[in-house]
Amino acid sequence: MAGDELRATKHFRACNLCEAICGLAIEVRGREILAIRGDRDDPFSRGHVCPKAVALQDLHNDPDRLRQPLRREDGAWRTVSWEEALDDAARRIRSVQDRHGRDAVAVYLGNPTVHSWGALLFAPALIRCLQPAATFSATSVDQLPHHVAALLMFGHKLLLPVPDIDRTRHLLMLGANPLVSNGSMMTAPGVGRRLAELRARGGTLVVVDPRRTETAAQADRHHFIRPGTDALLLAALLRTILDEKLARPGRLAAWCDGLDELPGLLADFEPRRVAAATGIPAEDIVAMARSFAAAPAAVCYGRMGVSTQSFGSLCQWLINLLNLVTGNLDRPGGAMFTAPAVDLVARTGAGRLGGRRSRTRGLPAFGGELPVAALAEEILGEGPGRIRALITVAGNPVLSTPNGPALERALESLELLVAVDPYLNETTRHADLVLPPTSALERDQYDLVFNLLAVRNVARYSPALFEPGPEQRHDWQILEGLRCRLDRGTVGERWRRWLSARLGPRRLLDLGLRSGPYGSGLRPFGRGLDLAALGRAPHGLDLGPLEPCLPGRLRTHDQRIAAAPAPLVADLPRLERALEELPPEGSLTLIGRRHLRSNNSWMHNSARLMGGRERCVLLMNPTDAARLGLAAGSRVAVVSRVGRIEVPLEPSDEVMPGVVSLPHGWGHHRPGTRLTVAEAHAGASANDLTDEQAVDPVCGNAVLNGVPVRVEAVADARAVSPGRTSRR
Ligand SMILES: Nc1nc2c(c(=O)[nH]1)N[C@H]1C(S)=C(S)[C@@H](COP(=O)(O)OP(=O)(O)OC[C@H]3O[C@@H](n4cnc5c(=O)[nH]c(N)nc54)[C@H](O)[C@@H]3O)O[C@H]1N2
Ligand SMILES: Nc1nc2c(c(=O)[nH]1)N[C@H]1C(S)=C(S)[C@@H](COP(=O)(O)OP(=O)(O)OC[C@H]3O[C@@H](n4cnc5c(=O)[nH]c(N)nc54)[C@H](O)[C@@H]3O)O[C@H]1N2
Ligand code: SF4
Ligand SMILES: [Mo]
Repeated sequence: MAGDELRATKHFRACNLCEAICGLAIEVRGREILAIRGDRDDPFSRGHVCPKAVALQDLHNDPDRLRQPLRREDGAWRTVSWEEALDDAARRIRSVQDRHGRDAVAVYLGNPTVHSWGALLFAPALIRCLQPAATFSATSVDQLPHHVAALLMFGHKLLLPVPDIDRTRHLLMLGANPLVSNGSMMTAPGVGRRLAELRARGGTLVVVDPRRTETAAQADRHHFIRPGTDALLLAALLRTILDEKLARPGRLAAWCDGLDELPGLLADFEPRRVAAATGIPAEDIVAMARSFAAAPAAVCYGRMGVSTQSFGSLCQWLINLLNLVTGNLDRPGGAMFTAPAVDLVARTGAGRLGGRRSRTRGLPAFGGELPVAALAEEILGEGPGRIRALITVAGNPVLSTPNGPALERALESLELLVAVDPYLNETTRHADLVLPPTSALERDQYDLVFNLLAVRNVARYSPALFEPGPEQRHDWQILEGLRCRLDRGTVGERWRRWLSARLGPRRLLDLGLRSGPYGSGLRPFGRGLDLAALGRAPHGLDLGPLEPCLPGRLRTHDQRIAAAPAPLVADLPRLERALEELPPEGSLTLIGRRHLRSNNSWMHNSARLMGGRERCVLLMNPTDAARLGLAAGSRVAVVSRVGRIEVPLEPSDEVMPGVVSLPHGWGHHRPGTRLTVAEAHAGASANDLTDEQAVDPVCGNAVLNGVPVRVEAVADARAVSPGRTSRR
């Protein structure tokens, strides 16, 4: 044993930190991590990693990471056993339900849920058994418009077209910065290399972004665009293509309804009219449309910048249309659908827009989930259906959702907050019970979602690197621990949920693989993919390039593509009005920014990642800084309708005039957190400024980009401690 302990071994697994799912080769001796590198033998990521991968060990070893449940007792935290914590959480949840009704308990699922397959598999059962009025998730501060467009056009929220980046000849990218984010709604590890390959094969990259991003700097063309006006640009591109008879929908035309309505619907959006609002000259728009249509294979792709804005749903619809009318949907080099080994399209509900609405503002639900922009008011608003207890799973909505300070006040007013989370952070500091899961290295992983979004069909199963201690629980065990204590379903329902818990994630995965498109079926020794076969491929399996699959894969009731879905068409008059709404002279608009060594709000506790220059700084065009008399490095106040923060100013011609850029996920100065490193790099939260009232009315997705702000000098800089939110 002792000899084994001392021998260094190599462990292969997929990184769970972002959507790129890079293969890692981790060298370990006993419980000590010696090195984390890219796995060169991973056929998909080919050795690519980013600096965050190395920080996996910091997360694992972090003394601030919670290993056992905490309960708040008389204002102080006490460590309690799992039995006690789960019993107590369940008892108090039941008590709220008994006194106020079932709909007094809500659930919020944060982003890492999607990166923890146990949580992803077992959260739905907990939610079903609670029958809460409302569930919320990070989806509505993120990719909700993609799901809306997918549902309305293709019939399933997960029929998400992925840019075939490896075969395209022309990539038109709006509001995405994959060189930093490593790709989103497009799992493509090593995007930098893939973009270099695109250009090496004679292809073109065009980036549309109010900031000349790291990705824009690699592009053939970069266009600044006034935040929030992309739908106008996209409509003008489509109109130009239709006017100039460049539309070639090809074989899919026979499967589409509504294509002939498009010229009428888009009549108002001539490039000449759109130019003023977008800030892009008409001749550039026309040229953009022509080169897109002329490319042998082209794809338009838009992400956070065009999703989390007022016209997010229109943007994602118009992007799909641009690909469709130019014949680039469902063809190599265009926007394609995956055939993942576990097919979530076959195994999950299609989704539904509307049905239920939020009780205060009447925002629509999507798939039973309400927009998180409404969470605070659903807690604070008096009346039936008021939320009195909240369970958060892998979420930090105080820093990640609009108007964080209002949400903090709401969380304080709850009768009960239970947080399934490894940290005492800005959200969980308000909890009554914190239930911390194992670290990523202590559990196995299969990427149910990111294989669905990958630019090749791939599959990889990662076993746990370390055995968790007896006092630790996986996310799924915590969720199941709550579920079995709370389930009041019928005998049949409870039996089904009990059975899936007995099977556990691994056997559920095996069943999913067997019944998937590459599966061995249910015969024990059938040929084809099952968990055992996947286990024999420690570097992951490449299942081939994406293949055309329409109309077969459509899930619309008539198996046709809806090119002009009514809920989206109904939003066009609002877009027309935006043609006339030019911003007042001298006004400023706030947009977001990501950093390679950061991951939303929760990786700022790794000292390794926190080195270098201060990141939570406001970028402003030098002409605006000069006009406002603001000096480089000075502290400025950024003020919006809902709040005010103070941050250092960095004049930069990276951002266009009239635009300021600030990263989100900062603001670690709040008392009562246990984040030693992050507190020393507190910064201020962009979501103290974002406005919970500003949403895309089609689906309630939050407007995080394009927030009207004012920027002022801070009168007495000495009175301000770094990153402090002065309104608290
Ligand atoms: N202004 C602005 N706001 C934004 C964005 C923006 O661009 N601008 N981006 C938005 C986007 S895209 C997203 S996805 C959201 C994210 O919103 P959230 O998901 O609410 O927030 P995160 O910062 O990702 O916080 C993740 C939480 O999960 C915990 N955690 C990490 N790993 C695990 C795990 O394995 N299990 C469990 N149980 N917990 C874990 C962390 O400790 C942390 O508390 O933020 C959104 N907010
Ligand atoms: N290093 C790192 N990687 C990450 C994350 C992280 O926090 N750090 N977060 C992960 C998550 S949860 C997600 S969802 C993805 C997001 O992945 P991306 O969407 O690729 O990342 P962002 O940096 O949010 O890119 C949004 C871009 O939109 C631009 N923008 C803002 N407003 C507008 C507008 O109105 N129009 C246009 N055209 N552009 C606009 C911004 O300047 C920015 O460059 O990244 C993931 N990967
Ligand atoms: S790019 Fe994403 S998946 Fe790859 S190593 Fe970095 S954080 Fe992990
Ligand atoms: Mo996200």
